[in-house]
Amino acid sequence: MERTLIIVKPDGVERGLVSEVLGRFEKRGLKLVALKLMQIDRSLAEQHYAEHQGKGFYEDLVGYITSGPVVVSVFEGPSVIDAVRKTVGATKPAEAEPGTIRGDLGITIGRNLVHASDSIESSKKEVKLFFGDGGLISYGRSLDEWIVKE
Ligand code: IDP
Ligand code: MG
Repeated sequence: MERTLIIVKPDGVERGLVSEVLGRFEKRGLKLVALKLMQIDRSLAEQHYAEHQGKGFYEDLVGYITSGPVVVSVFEGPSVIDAVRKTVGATKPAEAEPGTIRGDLGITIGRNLVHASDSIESSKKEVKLFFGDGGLISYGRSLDEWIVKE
């Protein structure tokens, strides 16, 4: 079973879109295993976005993600990393498909509403960064047999 870290970025919180964004993943049947409202500080932003250090947009990106509260979550499910990235849509909202979060709710890359892990490796790193080692809740759902079947 895969896990993915999803962040509703400060614009999503400010615009009242937390339930709209996370609700899409809930309705899809993914299991919520961690959730918190928090303010990301510069040090955490630098660790989370280490891969982008040195790029032209890096300072704007750190400024954006630290500009207000965010909602950080972990969802679990089969093939959840790719499935969630598809629901999130292309990085540039103007190019994102209708039906995706960015395609329906965003228009520019500097305010693209949501982060989602892009690989198993980065999801492990990101879950640990935001929730530590024992920060996830493990539970069974009776509905799972009606949602998950290969
Ligand atoms: P992703 O969020 O779709 O995985 P990445 O390429 O990993 O996209 O970039 C991380 C974040 O950095 C983007 O979601 C966006 O907020 C910001 N970003 C990426 N490229 C640009 C850019 O060219 N200008 C401004 N912000 C950018
Ligand atoms: Mg990325």
